[in-house]
Amino acid sequence: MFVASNPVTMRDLPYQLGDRRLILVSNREPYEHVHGAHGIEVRRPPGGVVSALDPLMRRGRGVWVAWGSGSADRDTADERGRVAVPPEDPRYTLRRIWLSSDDVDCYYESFANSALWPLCHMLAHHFEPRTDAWERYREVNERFADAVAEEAGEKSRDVAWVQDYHLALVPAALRERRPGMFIHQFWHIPFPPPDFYRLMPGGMATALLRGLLGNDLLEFHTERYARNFLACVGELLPDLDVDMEGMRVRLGDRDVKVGAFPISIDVEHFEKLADDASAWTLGAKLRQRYASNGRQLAVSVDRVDYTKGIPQRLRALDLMWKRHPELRKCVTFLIVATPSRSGIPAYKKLEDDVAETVRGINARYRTPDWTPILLIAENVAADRLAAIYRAADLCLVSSLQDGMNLVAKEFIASQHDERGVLLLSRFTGAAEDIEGAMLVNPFNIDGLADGIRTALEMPQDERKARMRRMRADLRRATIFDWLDGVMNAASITQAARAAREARV
Ligand code: ADQ
Repeated sequence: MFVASNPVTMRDLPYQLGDRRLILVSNREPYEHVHGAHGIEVRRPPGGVVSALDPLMRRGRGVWVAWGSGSADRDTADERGRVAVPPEDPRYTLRRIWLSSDDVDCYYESFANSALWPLCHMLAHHFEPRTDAWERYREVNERFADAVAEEAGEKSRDVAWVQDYHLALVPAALRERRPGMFIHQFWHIPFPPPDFYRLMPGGMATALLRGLLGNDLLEFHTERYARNFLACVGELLPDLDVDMEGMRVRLGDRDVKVGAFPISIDVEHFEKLADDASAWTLGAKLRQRYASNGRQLAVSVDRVDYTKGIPQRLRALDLMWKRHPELRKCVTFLIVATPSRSGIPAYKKLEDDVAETVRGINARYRTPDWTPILLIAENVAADRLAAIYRAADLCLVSSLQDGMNLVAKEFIASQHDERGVLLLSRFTGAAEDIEGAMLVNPFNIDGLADGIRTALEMPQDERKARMRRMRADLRRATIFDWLDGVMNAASITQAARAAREARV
């Protein structure tokens, strides 16, 4: 979509930004200070995107604006909420935003996670848009915009890069305060088509779109999500000029460019973790225990979230073992399911339901020497996850909708022995990005049960061929390529904007 005549690499970034600083804006912070048993401790969020953005920030003199969520965050920041990070070797500024428990309840748990999250994942029965939560969401977004504007200073030409759906109103609010800034945003979850987006009450729906149109560039994982966004703008804001072919919205004197940038993982890091001596030891133990004498080990790894299709997965397994008693001792399913957002009743209920269903299935089919499902309901360190992925014969991702799904990519990176099959929901961004997985529809329980059986029966040479291809492709599309792609597009869009402004 973006053709770069002069690709920017991570190394070039400070040069490309010139005298502009990067101000990153996200809900989660990269370093959290907490009161621990031995005084104040620093915590890093486990894995994922925040830790990939930290090296980017370390390269510049920028500022990261985020919610100060740690119990000792106020004790370690100055009166404006600023603290130099990384704590052991300060390279950039973390500017913390203070949220009350009521703010967290309304802005984060209620509007972001109980209205926007289910809406974007097209799961209507979880969708609860509360007016008071919306008002607080708006207010908190304004606070984020104020902090960015303050960090940037008057007449700033800094670049702001906003992350995700918690902060949809920040771009427009920031543009009002600092029109000279270049603002872009990465949207980590799907964006629904207009028929679904219209479930959002009118005023909120248009305000959210207008908030996002404060960006100069808006990034999604896939072209489908980008086009859904443009279609929503076309329908709900008919006065605006949407250019579907050019993937942009024309707003009088400026353009908002929209594009697809499939996110990835630090592939080399995962490959190394999975090849480490401790991973070997754990992997060998797992295989000896669960995958010897013709048995197979299947895994799934997710946060416990209704978008991930965990109940559908369990129903499919139940059906498969019911219909095919011969498969009963052939596969052990290891389900790693970390509780998440437990403050929201729907999530707590899902945790309980998952545990209950696993107990029921195990009670139905277990034998003295075989337990069908092992449930690990906790956070597992990345090196252990890599060992589990490597040891597995099958990884099942059954999301009902998923922006990308990094677990699929972590599994591929860890599969040094090329024995595993990736069974992947067709409703993930990853399904559009990865060739070589077996695609399934998690709403179709019959089909999913058949898919698991077919995957278990897949011959070794086909497994190897598929995995080899996926691994080669993944090495060419790491999180650093994603970052390069985004930065490149930002720099091209920024140059186009500068040229247009120079003509005016
Ligand atoms: P998530 O919905 O969190 O991310 P995903 O992309 O799969 O989904 O990332 C989950 C991460 O958490 C992975 O790195 C995984 O290893 C880790 N994880 C999951 N369970 C774990 C456990 N039990 N212990 C330890 N780690 C665990 C959102 C979107 C996705 C999008 C990402 C990135 O919903 O669609 O891919 O952001 O943009």
